[in-house]
Amino acid sequence: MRTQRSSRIVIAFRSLVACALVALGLVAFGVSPSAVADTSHDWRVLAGSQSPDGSVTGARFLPGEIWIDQGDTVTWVANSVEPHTVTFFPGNGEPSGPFNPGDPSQVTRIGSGAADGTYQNSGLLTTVPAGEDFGPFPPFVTPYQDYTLSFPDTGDFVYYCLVHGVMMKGTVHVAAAGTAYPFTQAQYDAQAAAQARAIRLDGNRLRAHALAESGQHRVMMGADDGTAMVMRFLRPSVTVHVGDTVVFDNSQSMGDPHTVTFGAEPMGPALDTYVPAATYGGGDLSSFVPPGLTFAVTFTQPGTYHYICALHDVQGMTGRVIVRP
Ligand SMILES: [Cu+2]
Repeated sequence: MRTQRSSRIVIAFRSLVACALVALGLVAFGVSPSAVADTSHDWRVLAGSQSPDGSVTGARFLPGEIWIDQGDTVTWVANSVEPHTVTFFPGNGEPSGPFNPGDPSQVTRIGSGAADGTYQNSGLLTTVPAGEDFGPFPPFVTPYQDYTLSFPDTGDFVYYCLVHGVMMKGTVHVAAAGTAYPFTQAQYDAQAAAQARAIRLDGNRLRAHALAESGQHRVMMGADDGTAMVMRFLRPSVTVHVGDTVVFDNSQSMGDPHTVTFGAEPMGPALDTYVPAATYGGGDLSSFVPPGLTFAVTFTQPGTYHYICALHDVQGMTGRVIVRP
């Protein structure tokens, strides 16, 4: 298993070297991609994307469709802190319910390693290395940085990210062995880069819109259109007076829940509890706010109160409320 895996990585590395050589114009010296091509090809798809500062994350497979041949493998490479799964259901089925980070069948690696019609799940793919905090997941969850699956049969194979649901979908089209490929890996990489850029621009637009809706008494909890996700409180710092209410507003999100968490980070069911309104003068307080809802907090004591989104603090989604007497 481990040996096969390393040989796939070697093949992937050879393809990368081939692309680099082509890019450098060394083809003229007689090194062509076919000179290093193997009998089976390993293809690369990116799982997600993010802007350099982590403020905008993209919930898309890049590219979303790929055309390969029977016997080839595809390696999905984590491309954001925000975790994603690559999940194939029997009969090209789709996820039946919301993501459950406590369900081992959703968050651990499961399957034969081949798209053979049975359930195949990558586990959580993230750029955060193992051992570091990448979100509120149970201790049995190990993050992965890539996932390779082989395709022994022809046909169209649809997969989803369990974290982001039916909105985040990809397809692997598998033709008979020996069929000419419609695109090269370099072309897929260019498509992926263009899509990632478009998502980042969408995110910037969403952020500007949310910022315009915000004020000292209204903090927008990010914004997303189901694909581009702004992982910031807008505004990240507000100043109010004792007795004032700040409304944390997740109405600009189509897909992403967020939390407002003062004090200790809750785990398990406490993390998922929506509280519509509360008073606060220090200590622990958390509300899980689904898309479309708000959380109103009335401040009773002066002070500077820091809070986080417990789901996305790793991406930098944190804020503070300064309460004056
Ligand atoms: Cu969040």
